[in-house]
Amino acid sequence: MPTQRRAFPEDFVFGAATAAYQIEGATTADGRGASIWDTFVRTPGVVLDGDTGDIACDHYHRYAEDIALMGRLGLQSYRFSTSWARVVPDGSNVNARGLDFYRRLVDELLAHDITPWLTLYHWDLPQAVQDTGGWPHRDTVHRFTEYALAVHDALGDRVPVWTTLNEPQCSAFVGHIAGRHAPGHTSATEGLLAAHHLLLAHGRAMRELRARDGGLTLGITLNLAPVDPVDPGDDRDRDAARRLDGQFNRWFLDPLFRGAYPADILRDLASAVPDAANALTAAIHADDLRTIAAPVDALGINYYQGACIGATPAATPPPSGDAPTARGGRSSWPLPHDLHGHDRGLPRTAMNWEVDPAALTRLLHRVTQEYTGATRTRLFVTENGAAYDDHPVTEHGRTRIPDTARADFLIAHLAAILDAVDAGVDVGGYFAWSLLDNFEWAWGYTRRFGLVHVDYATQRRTLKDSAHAYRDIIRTRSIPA
Ligand code: GBH
Repeated sequence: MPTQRRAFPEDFVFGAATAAYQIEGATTADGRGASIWDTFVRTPGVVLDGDTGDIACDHYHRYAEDIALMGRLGLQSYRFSTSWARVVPDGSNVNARGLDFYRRLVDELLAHDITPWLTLYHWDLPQAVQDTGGWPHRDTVHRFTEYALAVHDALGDRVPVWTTLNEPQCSAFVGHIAGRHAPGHTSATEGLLAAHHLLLAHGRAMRELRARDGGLTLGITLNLAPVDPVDPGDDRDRDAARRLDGQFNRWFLDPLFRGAYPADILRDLASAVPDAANALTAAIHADDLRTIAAPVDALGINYYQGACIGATPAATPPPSGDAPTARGGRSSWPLPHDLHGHDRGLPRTAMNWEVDPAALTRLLHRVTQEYTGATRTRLFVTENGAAYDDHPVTEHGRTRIPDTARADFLIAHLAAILDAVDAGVDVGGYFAWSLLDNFEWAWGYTRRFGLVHVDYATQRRTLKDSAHAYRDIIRTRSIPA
């Protein structure tokens, strides 16, 4: 008897995702300029083992081989990011050779019938733009819009889906408050200004791209997570959950979909960090929030895990998910209050992140109900995946990577998405993070998220068992029930 399977809607898109700095390498090729990540990785102690993205997966030279792998997987769409520092190395002049790489990439994707899904910014600001103030500086908004239009000049006729930013929360808060990402700063003021200018850059670029071509699908990707109080009956735990939800999710969703920053967090900021709050108020110009709230066609959601938060530390604190690098212990949030993670006894990945697919279903419902349901915005899960320690085995002279846990993770999250879809939530697609093992930021090459294994010594690619499982899911457009 055939096993029961659950089918996906006909127009549901299956893809995989990567980001420029994490896979491309070739950081000085064809006139590419330095980005803040090239600078950051050279600061002693910030990346595990002192790893850099100098070579990474050498995708810049191996993109054709990698697209052939995507073809074997049957991917319908490929989400990648363009490197601003390749396109505009000095922050102002366009580098045609940098754009040529993305022309070759997109042509090869189209030749394989794979729809390119382009992200303009996945954290790699040109160092030249950082040197004139970076995201805390308003002029960067203008620079970003010019860069977006330069990429559109080259690829506008062949790329149907454009997202502006990947996870502005990380660029702004992990980069400028926790200091664990580039540029490695630790200032609540800078974090809030960076977040505002990132959102404004999104809104401006959206407006310009929309004016050029009304047929494009435009959007942004946020990292979001349901936040639950450890004891829902405890006022202080509920308040801790409110503060984390407000700084993590609502700080970005509210301006984008309601045209206002969340009032409760603004109030908390004004009393806890008045200087930062005043700097933010001064940075918000009259029309900014209207620009930020321009309607988007696609909201990308990157989902990895939920959060269980208390006002006081757990008796047995859960393992930290932060990289054990020099600045490891600092909070990523503008509000200085303590937030404490609690364990729910769920299984954990090699990042120490909880495996919690049910929270993804709740998240999709909430975003629809509170934000996107009223507009025509479709939701896409633009990243979801897991790091596990892979152990290649040799069988009959061939290498195999038996990563059952990763395949199970994928299927469980696809099932969680189907639960939401069956209940009427409009989810248009799923992008596995990641196509390839790659440079995992502060964790260097010590954490592997790929469907495809990369042997960094030889750059050999091997499909993991999870890649085979995903190929079968795409081919049958269904998962085991
Ligand atoms: C995504 O971020 C990114 O878009 C992607 O590039 C990344 O590879 C993927 O997840 C897997 O991590 O610096 O150790 O203190 C997900 C959200 C937020 C998780 C920042 C890691 C910093 C941890 N990320 N967080 S650390």
